[in-house]
Amino acid sequence: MNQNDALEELQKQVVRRNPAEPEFHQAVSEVLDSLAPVIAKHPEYKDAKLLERICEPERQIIFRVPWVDDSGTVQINRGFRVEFNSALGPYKGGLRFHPSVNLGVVKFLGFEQIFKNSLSGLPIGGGKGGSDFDPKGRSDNEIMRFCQSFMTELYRHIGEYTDVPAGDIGVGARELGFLFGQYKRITNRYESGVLTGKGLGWGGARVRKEATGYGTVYFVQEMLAAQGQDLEGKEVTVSGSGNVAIYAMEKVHQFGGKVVACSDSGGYVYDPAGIDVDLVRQIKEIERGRISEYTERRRNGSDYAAGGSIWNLPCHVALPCATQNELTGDDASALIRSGVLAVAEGANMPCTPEAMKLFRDAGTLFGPAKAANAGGVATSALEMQQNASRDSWSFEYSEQRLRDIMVEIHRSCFETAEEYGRSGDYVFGANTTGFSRVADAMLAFGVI
Ligand code: NDP
Ligand code: 2IT
Repeated sequence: MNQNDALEELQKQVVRRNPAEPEFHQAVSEVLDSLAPVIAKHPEYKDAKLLERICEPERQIIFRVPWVDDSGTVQINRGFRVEFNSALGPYKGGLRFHPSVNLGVVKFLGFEQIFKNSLSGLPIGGGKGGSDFDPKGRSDNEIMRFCQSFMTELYRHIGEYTDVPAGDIGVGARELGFLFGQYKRITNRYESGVLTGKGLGWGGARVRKEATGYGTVYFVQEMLAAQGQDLEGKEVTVSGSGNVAIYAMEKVHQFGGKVVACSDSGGYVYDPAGIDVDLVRQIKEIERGRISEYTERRRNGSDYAAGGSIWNLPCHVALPCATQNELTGDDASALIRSGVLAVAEGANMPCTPEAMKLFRDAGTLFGPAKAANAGGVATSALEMQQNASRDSWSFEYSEQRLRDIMVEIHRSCFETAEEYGRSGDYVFGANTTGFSRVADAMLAFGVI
């Protein structure tokens, strides 16, 4: 069987063995599509069935999360932790609390995390977890009871050297506080390195909160710089208005770009004068409100559209920072028509395969999630480093480390693409570089 047939057969096998998990199938397909050249160069990967092994999680945990809401009603949610690959270090990846979470979603995220974490160059394996719990409209006490129940099962599976969760959609410093408190209570260990994204007063690292958004924008700067351009004066659209989106917007403005639109799951705001990031932070991060409140409070003639696609607005740079498959083929066509220069994925898998193909065919600079949003997990690894040495670094030093890491990720993706004659193809560069490091470690360990 030739390389391409073998990869196609493996893709079919993944679909057969993991029914009804379309997001997982999509994530696997995107990686396998890149790997024929590297497998051809390294027959030892094929002989060791590395690809087959990498598509099978090392461990998948599914558990009941019972809790009592404020009205005294018992609620049952489902908890997940998929420990996908520990070749390069302890499983590492966030927890997502959102009603759309199911096993397939957690597996797609965990699979992506393997290659992203490898690309970071830091000693972390790949994992992901979460729950179908919907935090929207829940009181702090309800969030606390849910988190305590979730950790009452999760604690036995995690640890500084085993598996280190962090935040993702619906999980930030508040949730991590409740989770860490319960872990500490059950285990009687102040084991700071068991979770990252912690508050600054109890073991958290400076710049972790900003890291994913900042890192995405550093990656964009590197892609533009390779073409002799930069962000100065560019108009930028950012979807979402959560953790990743807010700090991506802040960094775009620091680089002299202008963010003209952002969104949440209800709709988007267009502000031609430039999005007021402090106002977005106040509404979304502090008050946990809706982005629809922005126009009324901004009072400068900005517009709010309920529904519709934010990608119909013209921009030079598009940063999807909300959720998977939020940018479709139609959206990509609209962006290309309006002359978009660069797209970088702050969210995980936000562009559909059709959108990615359109960007590739149009020659749009495209930074895939594994590379472009790796700054968050990389800074989590720096948090683990600080926890292990009981140290705490300054903002400036931490940001410099993040920047260096993003520059290096860009360089390795860019150079790998060049080496294989795929100049400018960051998707190929990211998948191939991320995969090779994991594959070499797995080879060294034998068949396990
Ligand atoms: P947050 O919960 O802070 O924010 C999520 C944002 O996306 C909100 O504006 C939310 O709107 C919007 N959103 C969520 N789901 C949907 C949906 N189904 N349709 C439309 N909008 C939606 O999450 P993060 O900012 O942390 O995460 C955003 C993305 O970035 C995710 O893909 C995540 O996996 C990825 N990521 C996060 C990292 C991190 O460090 N946090 C690291 C790397 C990637 P609303 O408020 O209406 O729900
Ligand atoms: O998708 C991601 O990389 C994250 N949600 C961050 C994971 C982490 O462990 O910091």
